[in-house]
Parts: sequence; structure tokens; C-alpha cells
Amino acid sequence: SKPAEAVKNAVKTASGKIADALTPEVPGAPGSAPPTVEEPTTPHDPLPPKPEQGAPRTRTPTGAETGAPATANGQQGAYLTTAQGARLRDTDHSLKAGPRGPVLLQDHHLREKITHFDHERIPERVVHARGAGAHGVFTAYGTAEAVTRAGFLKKGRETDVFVRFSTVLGSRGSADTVRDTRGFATKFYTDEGTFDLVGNNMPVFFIQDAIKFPDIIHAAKPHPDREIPQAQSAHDTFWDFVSLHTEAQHHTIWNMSDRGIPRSYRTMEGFGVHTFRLVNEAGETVLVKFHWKPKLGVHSLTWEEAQMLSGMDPDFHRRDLYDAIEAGAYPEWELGIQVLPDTPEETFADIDLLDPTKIVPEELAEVQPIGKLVLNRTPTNFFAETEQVAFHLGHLPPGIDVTNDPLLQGRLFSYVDTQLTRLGGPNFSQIPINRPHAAVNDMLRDGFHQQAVHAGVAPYRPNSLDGGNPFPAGDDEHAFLDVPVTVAQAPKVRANPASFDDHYSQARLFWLSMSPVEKEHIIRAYTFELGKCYHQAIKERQLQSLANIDPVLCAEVATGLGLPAPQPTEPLADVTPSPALSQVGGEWPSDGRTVGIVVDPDGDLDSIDEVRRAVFEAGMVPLLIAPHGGLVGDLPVQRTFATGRSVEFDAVLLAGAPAPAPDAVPAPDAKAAKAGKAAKAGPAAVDPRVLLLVEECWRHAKAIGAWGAGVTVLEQAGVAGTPGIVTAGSGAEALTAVRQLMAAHRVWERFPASVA
Ligand code: HDD
Repeated sequence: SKPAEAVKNAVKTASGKIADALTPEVPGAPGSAPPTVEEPTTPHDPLPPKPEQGAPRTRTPTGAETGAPATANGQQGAYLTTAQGARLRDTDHSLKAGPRGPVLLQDHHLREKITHFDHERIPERVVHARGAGAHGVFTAYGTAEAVTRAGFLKKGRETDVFVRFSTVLGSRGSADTVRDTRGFATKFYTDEGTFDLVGNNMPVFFIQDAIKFPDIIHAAKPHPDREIPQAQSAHDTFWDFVSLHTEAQHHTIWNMSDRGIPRSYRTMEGFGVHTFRLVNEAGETVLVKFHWKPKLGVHSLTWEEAQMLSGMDPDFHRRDLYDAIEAGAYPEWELGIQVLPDTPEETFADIDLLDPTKIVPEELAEVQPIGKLVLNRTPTNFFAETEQVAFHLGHLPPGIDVTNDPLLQGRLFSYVDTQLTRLGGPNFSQIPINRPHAAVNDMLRDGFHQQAVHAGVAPYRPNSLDGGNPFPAGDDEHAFLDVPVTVAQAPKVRANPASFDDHYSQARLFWLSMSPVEKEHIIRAYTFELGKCYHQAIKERQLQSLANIDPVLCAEVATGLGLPAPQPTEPLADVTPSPALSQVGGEWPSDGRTVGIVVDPDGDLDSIDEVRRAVFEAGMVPLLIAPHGGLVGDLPVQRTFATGRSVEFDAVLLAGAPAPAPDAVPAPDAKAAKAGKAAKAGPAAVDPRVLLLVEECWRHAKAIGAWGAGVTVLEQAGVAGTPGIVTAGSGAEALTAVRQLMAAHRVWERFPASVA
């Protein structure tokens, strides 16, 4: 390696002597001696992984650092300094010519502080701007080993992950509980390279070809003139597009269903949407669809709860995710795959697997669990992690490959492209949250925000000057395999396969798979959203699509809109419902759910602590609600009648009947008395805010339990004796009965259902 050494030394000593030093020694240079080193053919002296490739720093739910460096909080000492490390005496006063004088331009600290602040914001994501993230671990069951060579899916392998959940339409500051699709993007930091599964909580998409993504998003985002409405699909441009562009109808009915308003990120399913191709050690392939199944079941808010929460707690989902993890109620999902044969037609049971507006019903191809995801760490810094994380469908490990789904193909371009402006250049994979946990040895160099100090002189191949590094990996060295799928000889066209023309059969399948109460919710959602449109022609056009999905659905929505229901323009598809699509039915764990306990400070407080502990021991969050903050007895109050509202709780226990506050708005009876009418004799008045809480919980089909004086509240609210209302002899009994009701998520029979 002498000549190479000589070149390096020459460069180092530099200053005019380089040419002299180079001439006689460069191998192959005219007049030089024949080369003494052979062209390297095997890897040796590989460059070590770059120092900054370590895992992003994390901490446990209690805030303790996990293996973090000494600079864990991003700061390196006790004293305030400038960005250059000079200690500062004062950061509260600009440098002035005297206390009353003008500010001096020479104040470099003032300018550094304000300039940095001026540039603190980066562009929000063009879609999925509003999100919340968490770290976790994925453990493989090994059940996928037969169909994929992916190392992280081998039995028992544990892989660090970061998940970002999101809404699609709203801006960064918009409310969490709007009616929308939710993003479910997972970054697996596998030791064979990062794998991003960038999915949604719905298994289908509005469009079949990525070229239409700007169209659907322009239609769904706020109107360009007034920039309203924020984070809503209930407006003319959205319904204009989806009623004209009927391939969107399947995704749209999912949005109008309860799936559009999840109770929590923890209670959402996730879907990879597209069909992917897996390849095993033998080179054999299968087609798969990815599913995330939440341990807690799939649950939603009611529309009224969602609307109230948008005002009362716009951060409801973000808070819920954070609080659950901090409380140790770690959210869990199983990752599953539907395994489908890789045939030349790329269809299964006549379903075109390249059409992202179609599902494969689970009854036709079972979802087989292949691993478990546990989210167990909250981010340390929202911007550094949740905002700067960058997902991309092309981040694939060996064993997982893409298909020709035209939506997927366009996404392969879009995700890297968008980061160039959002994260300021091509080096976004060096941002801590995006760093692979596998060793990186690329030949990518320079660019905005380059963090690495690359050694070596030869970021090209082939080379001899860096010992031939980096070397391509062979098949047995975990190299990525582009599956050599045969590409059919066909003319170059801008066209879809004929099977993509079926726009209604699976929307109808979805509708017919719903329980009566879910159908009722869908009818109400369409009626609300179309009712918010101004253009009559748009409503009529959408009713036409509903008629093609199902005449009953169409008739009910038409009634709500006060319009005639049109006849179908195409024969109704003959479909077999898929019970797996319904959320109603089954029993689910109550981990991390919230139980409000209403107490009367002047009432019987004996069993309150015991009930509170029992709620906690059942893995749920007890929140004491009282007329005032501070303590009731010796128990801390978490919510007052001013700060607590029904929508925050999954169930309510009434331990007492608090009297109205002395300065409260008079109760209806008192008003009657004032008007000279006789007030009805009855039990002592209850604070109207407690009655409101009970009425709302009842309307939202939540379990309510009462004992002792609490029973009076049920009577005064007029809900005693109705389904899902428990009157018990003790707090312990009430909690047991309420927990049983909570297992079904809601007291479903309380919802009206006009459609069978
Ligand atoms: Fe997308 C973000 C999911 C189609 C272009 N998409 C984004 C995110 C999710 C999805 C979850 C947020 C990632 C994060 O948290 O950072 N997108 C989907 C799904 C689709 C889909 C499930 C269909 C099956 N997307 C889609 C198409 C295009 C894009 C067809 C463009 C042709 N998506 C983007 C984007 C975003 C994005 C503009 C915005 C921010 C980002 O990528 O990093 O590139």
C-alpha cells in the first residue's frame, strides 16, 4: 500500500510539493514503476461505523436516562453560554448606550438569540402534520421465518421502534379528535437497515394512483380562499372530489364510520394498505398485507364526544398516549400478515392485490400474528423526535419488497422528496431519530447539514485508495434482494387495469358488515358532512354514489338532507359481509382507561380510597372529581366540576351527591319558584354540573355506577334503571359491575338504531 500512503502523505504535507510528491509514485503514472499492489478484491480494514450512528437517546417512563451520555439534556455545563461556548453574565437586557439609550448593533448575543429564535420553525408536513410519537420494542414470534429472510422477524429477535400516529388533514396545532383517517407509521431500527411501515388506521385509500394525491389533498384541505375549515372533510371541495371520483367511495365510508374518530391511538388497528412481496432464504416469494391489531381492541369516540373534545381537550389523543406510557399502561399491538400466493395475476379470490382501494376480507385470508409491538417510552423532545422523524416506504430490509401497486410506486418517490424541504436537505437520515441502528457505510457525501466528518478519500467505487471499501455484500451477507419479478411486455400507457373500475362492491361490503348501531353512526356522519356543504349539486351527486353502495343508506341520508333518494345507476354488488370489520362485539381489557369518581366532600368518604385503589389495581386511571381542588378528606382531587367533563372518562362512579355551589345558577325548580310556580317536593338538589356529567355519560353509552348517596344523582338525572346503570351496595360492588360493562367498551343498546 506504499503508493497510496505516499499520496495521502503528499496531500497532508501539501503546500506546493504535492505535484512533485505525486509524480514518481502514483501507480500507472507515465514513467513510474509498475504497480506493487494488486487491485483489492476482498474487504479489509472496513471503516468503523460513524460515531454518531448510536441509537437516539431515550429515557424510561419515570424520566431516568437509559445509557445516555453525560450531555443527555443537550446541555454541557452549568453556565449559560453563547452558541460558541462563551459564558454569559446577562441574557435579559440588550446592550444599550445607557439604560435609556438605543440598543447597539454590536450586541452579538442579542442577535444570536433572536436570529436562532426566528428560525426555530420548520415547514409542517404537507399531510399528517399533527402527530404524536413513542418509542418501543418489537419482538418477533418467528412465525414469518418461512416466508421472509428479514432478520428482525426471526424468533425472539427484539428491535427498537419509533411510532408516529397522526391525523391527515389538520395543521400541526389542530385538534386530535376530528373525523379523519389516522396515520400509523412505524420505524423498525433493524440490524439489517431501517424498515418503515408507513400505514393508516384504514386498510384502503382514496385513490389508486399516486399521481392523484395532490388532487385529493387539495380537495380535502381547507378552501384556498378563506382557509377554512381546519382539519375537516365536511366541506364542498372534499365532497365535490369524492363524488366525482368514485374510486374514493370505499375509503370515504371508512372515514364516515366510527373508524374516523378513534377513542385513542391505543385502540386503533393499523394497516400497511398496499400488498407487499416477501422473499425467503430460498428466494421464494409470497404477497402479504400487514395488519396491526391493538391488544385493547378497536374502539371509537361518539361524534358528540369527538366534537366536545376538540374544544375541551384538543390534545386528547396525544395526552392519552403520553399518559398511558408514563403510567406504565404500555400500548400493545400484534403485527400480522395475510399471506397470499404470488401468482402472475396478483389477485386473490378475484380481488386485485395491486388495487389499494380493496381489502382482502379476513374471513378469506386469516391475519397471522408474526410479532408484538410494545410502546414503552415517551419522546424526550417533541421537535427532535416526533417532528423530525422521516418515514419512507423505500426504507426496506432484505426480505421485504414492494409490488407494482401504482399508489405505492409513487409514494416511493414522494417521501424522500418531501424531506428535502421539510428537513432542509439530503442528510435527514443523520438526524438522531432517523439514524439507522445498522452500520452505515454509504458513499453519500456533503450537502446541507452534513453532520459526519467522513474519513477516507474515495467515496466512489471501484477504488484502490480506500482499500477498495466499501464492498458490495453477497447474497449470504444479508444484502437487500430486489426480487427479480418478470415485467410483462406491454405498451407504455397511462391507464389502469379494468379491475380497478369496480368502485362500489367493497364499500357495500363494508356497509353490510356493520352492526345496526354502526350503520346509524355512518348515516349520521354522511348527513352531518353533506349537510355542511353549500352546493346542492354536490349533495345530489354524493347521494347517487350512496345509492350505488346501498339504497337504505342512501334513503336515510337523503331524508336527513331533505332531498329525494336517487335510484342506483349500477347493479348492487352481491357481497358476503365480513364480520371482522365491525367494532361491536367481544370483550376487551380495560388497561389504561379512565374512571371518574364523583365525591361529595360533605358526604360519606369512607370507601373512596379503597375504590380508588381498586380502579388503579385493575390497571385503570382513577380521577377524583369534587366541587373544589386540593384535598377531600386526605385524598387529592384530580378534577373539579370546572375542569372535568364527561368526555374525559370511560366510566363514572358516583360516590355522593354534591349539593349545588352557593353561587351556582339556580336549578330549574328554583327558577320555577321564582316565577311563582310551586316547586316539586323531592330529594335535596344535586349540583347541576354533576347531572350534566351523568347525562352526557349516558348519551355516550358509558357505564355509570352509584352507591350510597350517589344513587340520588341517577334518579335526579332520570337515568336510574336504564341499561348500563349500576346501583350497588358498596363502591367495590359498583366497580366490579362497571368493569364488566366496560369490557364491551360501551353500553351499545343505549344508542338508537333505525336501520337493521
Ligand atoms: Fe403519505 C406522510 C400514510 C399515500 C405522500 N403518509 C404520511 C404519513 C403517513 C402516511 C402515516 C405520516 C408519516 C409521519 O408520521 O411522518 N400515505 C400514507 C398511506 C398512504 C399514503 C397509508 C396510502 C396507502 N402519501 C400517499 C401518497 C403520497 C403521499 C399517494 C404522494 C404521492 N405522505 C406523503 C408525503 C408525506 C406523507 C407528502 C408528508 C410528510 C412526509 O411524507 O414525510 O410525502
